[in-house]
Amino acid sequence: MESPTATTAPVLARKDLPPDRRDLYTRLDARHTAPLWEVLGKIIPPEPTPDIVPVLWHYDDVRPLLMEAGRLLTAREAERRVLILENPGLRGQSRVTQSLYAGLQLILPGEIAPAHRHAAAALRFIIEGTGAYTAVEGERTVMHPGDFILTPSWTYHDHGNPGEVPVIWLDGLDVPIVNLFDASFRESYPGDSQPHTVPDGDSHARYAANMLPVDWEPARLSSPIFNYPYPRSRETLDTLYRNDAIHPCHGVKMRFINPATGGATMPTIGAFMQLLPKGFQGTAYRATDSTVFAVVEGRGRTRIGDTTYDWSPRDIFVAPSWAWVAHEAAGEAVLFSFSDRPAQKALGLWREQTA
Ligand code: GTQ
Repeated sequence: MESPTATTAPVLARKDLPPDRRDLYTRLDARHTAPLWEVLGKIIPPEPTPDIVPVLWHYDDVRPLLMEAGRLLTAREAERRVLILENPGLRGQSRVTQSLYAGLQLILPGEIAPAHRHAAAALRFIIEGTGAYTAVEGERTVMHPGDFILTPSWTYHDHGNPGEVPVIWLDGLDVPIVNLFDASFRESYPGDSQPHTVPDGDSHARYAANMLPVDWEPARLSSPIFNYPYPRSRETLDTLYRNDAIHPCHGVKMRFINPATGGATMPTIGAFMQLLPKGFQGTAYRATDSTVFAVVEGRGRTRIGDTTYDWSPRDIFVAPSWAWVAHEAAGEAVLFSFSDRPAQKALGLWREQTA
């Protein structure tokens, strides 16, 4: 058998090992084996021990930096002009949570971001500006603030801004999940933008009107709906707020669905929108899906573990797995959020607890 690797096994770095153990562990290491009894509590903890930490990005702090990047390089040069929202607990890993990636993407008037596809699936949540489009498999949708848009796994997509103002959105991708499985593929489309072959609004008519084409069978695991426009989501929350009891933790909270299955919009990432009534003082809950929240409307604050984060529109914050979370709203507020909940549910792992 080959010699041990140059770096010392972490267990051998311990100063307090009795000589006979050290001797055994050295020979274990030489055979690429390791003593489970030294690491069991770490690799199988009794409850989640996330490396990520709670974090909040004030939009007013990061927007100028994104605009500065906009002066420094074009969207075409960058391929995607994005500031990664990197969790301070996982520096250098391009992750917002253990399982998900997030970024803020800017496209300036007159720019395009060239077409490509990748195994990682993406969602877009529009934060600022209008007049830009995103295209998926030949169809375009114009992006408006509050819209929730899908880019399913392995679909060609590009973005363009024929409008007058900068457009900024939040990207959420399942990159760390794809990389956990070492299953990443990516390729460029031959040429900048894919041909615009499908009439605007086609998938909305075909899949988003509580009907499906009579013989339609799903071609992929994600929802066939391309854009979940904000006015419909907002009206739903408003109507249910007037009609329904409010959940003590979540206010009025809805999940976006795949109309063909009733399941989540994508197999790995679930998305949600919730209304917190004016003066709402939520009780605490915790769940195993670390969650990224984007503030759509209103001001409030969220206690995550021991710290309280004050938020206002366009701010983004993260609640780690199994941390206690409690929301409060000053005025009526709307939060968009996304997490790996569908992946956890598919694996039988997801748990939630209320105080
Ligand atoms: O828009 O296709 O934030 O490929 C990261 C990778 C956005 C995109 C990101 C991407 C994209």
